[in-house]
Amino acid sequence: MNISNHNQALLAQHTRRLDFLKSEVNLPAGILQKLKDFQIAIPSWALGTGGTRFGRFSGGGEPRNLEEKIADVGLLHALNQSSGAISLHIPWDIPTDPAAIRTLAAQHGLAFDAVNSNTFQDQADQANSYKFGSLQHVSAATRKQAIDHNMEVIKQGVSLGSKALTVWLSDGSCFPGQLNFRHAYERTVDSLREIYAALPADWSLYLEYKAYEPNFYSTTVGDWGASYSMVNKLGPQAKTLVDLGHHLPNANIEQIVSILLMEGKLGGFHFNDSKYGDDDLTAGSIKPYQLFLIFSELVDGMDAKGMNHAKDLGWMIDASHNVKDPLEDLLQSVEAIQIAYAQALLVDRVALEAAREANDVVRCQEILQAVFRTDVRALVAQARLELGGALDPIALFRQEKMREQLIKSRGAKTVATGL
Ligand SMILES: [Mn+2]
Repeated sequence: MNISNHNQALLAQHTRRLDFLKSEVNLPAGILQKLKDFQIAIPSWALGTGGTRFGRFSGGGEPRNLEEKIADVGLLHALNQSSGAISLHIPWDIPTDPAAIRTLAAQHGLAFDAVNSNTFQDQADQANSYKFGSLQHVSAATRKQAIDHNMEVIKQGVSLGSKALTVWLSDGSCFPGQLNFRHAYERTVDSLREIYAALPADWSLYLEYKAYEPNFYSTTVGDWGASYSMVNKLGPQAKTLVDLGHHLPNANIEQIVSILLMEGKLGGFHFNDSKYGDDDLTAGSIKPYQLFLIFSELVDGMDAKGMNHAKDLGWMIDASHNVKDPLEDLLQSVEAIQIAYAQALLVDRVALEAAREANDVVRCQEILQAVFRTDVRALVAQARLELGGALDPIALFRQEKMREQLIKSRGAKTVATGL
């Protein structure tokens, strides 16, 4: 991959765009460094073509094992220098030789972000079924099996240098009357307490909520209120994880984020976008303004607490779709996230607060939308350039025929593990 030739060819155009941006906007000191520091973890399950329950259309050249998944994330990171971490799903990606996997990841400049447990599917070798839930299950033996699995995932994560466990539960019910809501809640909290007790001191537990699906009547950790009340019971290492696609339609996610941050209970993020439900579409592809508003609250809330933007929250993509090249899709997602973050850094917080205090609603909207309508792509590209990445990652991916090369080396009929 010849990044410097690619960048050289685009440099004059890039410089012109960046100079124009600088002439239009007063860039705050340190903004480029913040963009350079901001890394977004790539989920191991997003490297293959996704599917729906109606079918899956594999694109070819998909990674066949964990080593190839790491190579794919390494490729993304080489292109954009902003995908410096990978988030694994156990048991889809159990490392057989953790030391070798760690070395391989380090060679690509990658760290291991949160590890994800899976008690929403039955595995071939397990004794008890999760058909009626896992941590909430009426049977103590099934709950114990799910607890043990989470403890095993923590062990796997420790061996890789991960620092967080993400728990997402599909537990709930499909029909009225099926479940005692209180018992399900209490059993879930009791199970989570046992998992929490197994956390290393420097680890976090992220409890991810989701409104519905696969259960359609009730979900035991169905919204931020359920997650927040549970993580409060567990202790300081437990926090809520917000997945953008896990809300009911039109939920005000930016407000949820703001309150969770204020309470010190926002732990991590799963980026994606959606039109109807948990569509797992490319971040920023449907509602870029919402993504910007969320980042505006994130920056404001983190600054209010003196938090490090890059390190103090877990930033992950949770997306995969069936009609795009997964690597191109992830490059688009990372770029959209960086753009929203860069725009949020440009908001004039002093002016916005003054307008709010004066009840100047029009001015408030003007301040936010002026930033949202500013094209900051050259600024994000400059951060990539300074880190040694490509000015136009997708163009370079295509110029170098990277997918064709992957198909040649891995085959056209490969299917990655995952959803
Ligand atoms: Mn998620």
